[in-house]
Amino acid sequence: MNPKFEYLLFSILICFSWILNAQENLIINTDNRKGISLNGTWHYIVDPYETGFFNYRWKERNEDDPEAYWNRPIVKKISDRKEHGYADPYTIQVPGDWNSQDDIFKYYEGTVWYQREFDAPRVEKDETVYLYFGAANYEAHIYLNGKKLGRHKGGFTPFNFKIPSDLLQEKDNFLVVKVDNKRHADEIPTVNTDWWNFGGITRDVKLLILPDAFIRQYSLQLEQKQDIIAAKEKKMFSLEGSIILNKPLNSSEVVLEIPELNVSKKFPIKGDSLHFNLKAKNIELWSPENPKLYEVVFKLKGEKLRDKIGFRKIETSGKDILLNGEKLFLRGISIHEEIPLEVRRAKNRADAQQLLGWAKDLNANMVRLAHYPHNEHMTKLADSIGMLVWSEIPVYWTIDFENPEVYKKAKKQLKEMIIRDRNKASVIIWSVGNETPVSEVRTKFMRNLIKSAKSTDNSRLVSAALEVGYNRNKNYVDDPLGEYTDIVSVNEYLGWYGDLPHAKENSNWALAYNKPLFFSETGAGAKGGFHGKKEQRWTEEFQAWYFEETIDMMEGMPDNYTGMSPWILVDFRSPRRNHPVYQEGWNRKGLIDNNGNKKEAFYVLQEYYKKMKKKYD
Ligand code: GCB
Repeated sequence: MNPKFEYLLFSILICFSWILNAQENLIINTDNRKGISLNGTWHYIVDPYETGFFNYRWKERNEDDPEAYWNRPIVKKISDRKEHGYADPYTIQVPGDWNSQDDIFKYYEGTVWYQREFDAPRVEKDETVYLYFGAANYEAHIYLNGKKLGRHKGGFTPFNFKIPSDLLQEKDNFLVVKVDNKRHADEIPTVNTDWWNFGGITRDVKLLILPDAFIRQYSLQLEQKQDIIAAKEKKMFSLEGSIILNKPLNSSEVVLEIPELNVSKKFPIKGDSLHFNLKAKNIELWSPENPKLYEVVFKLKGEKLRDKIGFRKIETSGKDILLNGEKLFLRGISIHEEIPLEVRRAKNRADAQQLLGWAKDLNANMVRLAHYPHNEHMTKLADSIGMLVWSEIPVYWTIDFENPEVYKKAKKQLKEMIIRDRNKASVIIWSVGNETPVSEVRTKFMRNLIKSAKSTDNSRLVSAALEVGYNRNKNYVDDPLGEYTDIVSVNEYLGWYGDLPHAKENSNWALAYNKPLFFSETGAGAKGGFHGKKEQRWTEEFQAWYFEETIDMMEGMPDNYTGMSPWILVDFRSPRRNHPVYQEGWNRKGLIDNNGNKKEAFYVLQEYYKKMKKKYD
């Protein structure tokens, strides 16, 4: 090819891939990069009328407006008028929802301004500073020294911004974040959910100090198309991966090392992305019984980026789910990202240890992280203790499926969730939503999300929690979306909503698809410590009875039954649950109550899971 033409083609390709990737500017594996935590004490202003954002004519304030809350409130002389400011005692902890930090926030939905100062970190020549947020619910606008860095929508996924070097001062950088958790009909989730709308900067915040050229994202996993049984026999495995840089390079190389597997490979890179394949011998595959993680190092221009990655293959074959080629039964439990004892969002490793520790105690091998992506401490811990994970985006109930803008928002959250966690072996299922009402437009919307999930990551299963009873009798699962999901997952509450628990009458289950059937929810409410006859609702006895009957029903399932994740591990806050005696703002379907006490039903499920564990071991 003519060298001039080749160069032109190369430049066009670089430009094109740059545009394609520009929206995916997320930096992953931030814990293993050079950085400084901005967690800790921040100042706040509660601003229900958004006075700091709009002027009195309801126009967005100009960037240099001294009354804008992103600008430092300076008073030069005593006669100066100033009607806002950041000062003690108006302080708040980051990370953390605001609702649990002061009574004034308990039911608050609206704007809160967060502010803190920081000194510029020491940077080497060619290094750039980025500002990273684990999550802020729901919409965040970020300002540094009076300049807007950007904004992000979506309450449960990470985002980051590059800080221009001429904006960073040596001392006292003035960082302001406007967080607004108002619910809207055209957002994800929409106005109607069954969980508390905890607001604030709910996850870790940090400065990342990164070289001029760095690996922004990567994936590394077993090649999906290989026959895993044959690979296990030969002890020879194929791996595949990808790398996305922060900027295109004319020509360079990336080195991948997995020391324990004697892997050390160089890949030339031209442009800003790379796909690669390689072979590795004697891999100990990751599983809940043996959560083996390998140290992996990526090197680019002398910079090292470390990770710990497990290798495993998850797939379906007809009615079965296979992990590393072996039949898998999911002993699951659903979890909200909440610590009920402190009535707050979970946010750190200790919280993850508490929640996943309870799940282990239940003999679970899987958790459904409902109904939105949980913080990364959860998936990291799941990787290291061997807990399988279902991870979901909050496409919940009555999303505005007709609206293409809403679809874009769902797709963006889906991508952010996948990109953050696609190297976690524990995550085996991406869920594109929960209990969405059947219609043509909804099925198209959800189907497109499934396609998008598959094109971003081909190494996991995709599902969605469906409802039972569409079309024919109540135990026939034929939601048209089932045609497109890898696993058909349904939520069922027979005996809680409606009738009383009677397993035998509910045992006529059938599925319209030759696919694994999974019960993504089942459960009943009980107030911890309230005892009585089993027929009396809200008693622990009722809930235990419900679980006994449900387990009985599961025993009579067709042979594509592959497990369940009952609703739910622990009682959680919900504005929909207003019984003045039994609920008081809590959804009481927890197997553990809000004081951390196990209810009788916990032991019923624990016993069943013990039995199923033996059966599949
Ligand atoms: C469901 C929803 C879940 C609710 C649960 C309940 O089907 O998926 O978000 O909290 O039922 O308690 O009714």
